[in-house]
Amino acid sequence: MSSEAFPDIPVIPFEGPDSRNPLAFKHYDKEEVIGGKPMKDHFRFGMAYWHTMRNPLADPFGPGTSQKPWDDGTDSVENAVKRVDVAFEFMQKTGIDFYCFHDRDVAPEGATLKESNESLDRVADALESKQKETGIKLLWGTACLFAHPRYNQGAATSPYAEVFAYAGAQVKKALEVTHRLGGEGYTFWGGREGYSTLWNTNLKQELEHLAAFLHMAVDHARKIGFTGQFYIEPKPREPSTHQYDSDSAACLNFLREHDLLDHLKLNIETNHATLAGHSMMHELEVAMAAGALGSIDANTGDELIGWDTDQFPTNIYLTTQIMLCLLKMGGFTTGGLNFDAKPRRESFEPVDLFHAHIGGMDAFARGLKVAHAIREDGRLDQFVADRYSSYDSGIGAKIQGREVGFEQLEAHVLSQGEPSIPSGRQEMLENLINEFI
Ligand code: XUL
Ligand code: CO
Repeated sequence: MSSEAFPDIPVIPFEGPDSRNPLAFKHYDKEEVIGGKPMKDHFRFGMAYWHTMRNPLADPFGPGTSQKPWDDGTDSVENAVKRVDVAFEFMQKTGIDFYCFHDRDVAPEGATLKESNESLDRVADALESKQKETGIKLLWGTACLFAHPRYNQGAATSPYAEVFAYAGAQVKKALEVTHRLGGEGYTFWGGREGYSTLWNTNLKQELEHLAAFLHMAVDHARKIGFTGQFYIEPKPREPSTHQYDSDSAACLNFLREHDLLDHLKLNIETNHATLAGHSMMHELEVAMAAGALGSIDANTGDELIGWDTDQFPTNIYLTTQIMLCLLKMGGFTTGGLNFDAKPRRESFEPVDLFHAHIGGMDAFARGLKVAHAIREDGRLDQFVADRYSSYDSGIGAKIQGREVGFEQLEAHVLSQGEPSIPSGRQEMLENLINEFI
């Protein structure tokens, strides 16, 4: 490998569960076939450029600590281009096949849109050639519509039409670059598409503007021949007090109301789910019920801190739940598991980036094995199927088929009397899951 960014770190090998080497996979064996598919195709792991390559690891109380010896600390295009080599060296060494980026993670924002676009094109040249060289692919692209001060009151939901226009121009370019790089998707996450106070906010108008914006994106994709999947990523707050895409249910309602459900799926992030007061499994199930689970931002939060800590997922119970959902869905098509996660501020050395990703990948490998075993065992699925079996015949089948109304239900109850129902058996099922973990 030509780059020198991680000279002491080899391509991470699979050494199996008995290995004590921190720079080895214990469970993630890329080509191992589970349920008819190699592990790598179940996961389609992605590296988040903004965290792994750019996050300085600052927190609200102190500056960044992250050591990035390859980075000269400037906002130059040359530095941005050099970073591309590092990103691909990192992905090759960890065996990550996809990446995701915001326009402003990969290339600097200039004084004008024209300047920004030219920088982005120059970095895209480098990304394109590295993709060709390595076979690594772009899972999705996005535009950063939340960092620049112009977006401090929103982008598509800004009260100022000039800002809406700027955001549209920026997304146009980000979409074109995503298309040029063969991106399999394009994500909208509206960090500032919400409000800080309702006293100054016309909520209805802002929602209509957001819908108009997304329709413009869909139209432009059609125009340039981009056939990748659009995603919207729910998050309830932070930085906004309230974000309009607050959770899966709110996103689905918004998409349906504005005729966008055929064009966007959801990109569900664990830490956003818990910030919304839901479990990740809840958010996934809600999205799946609408046939709209597209992709996953794989991370986890610290429930004691209570903000978006974007930690690497290491909890096997969590990865098992996620993989059970994905197996039930039949796996990803365009989406993947993007590690939207960063090491802690205390973990500032380059090798910590490796430990973090290895840990996440191993946690998902174990989650997959456990989830697959639970499905093969069949008792969980059978329990659920049995629990609803009264809808398979008799009055249940008529309800399911919408063949009866309240009058028939009344007649049924008058003839049958009080129903007798079995236990929900939560504890038994929790024990069953633990048999496999
Ligand atoms: C922020 C977040 C974003 C999106 C992409 O909480 O998750 O990084 O994933 O804009
Ligand atoms: Co995210």
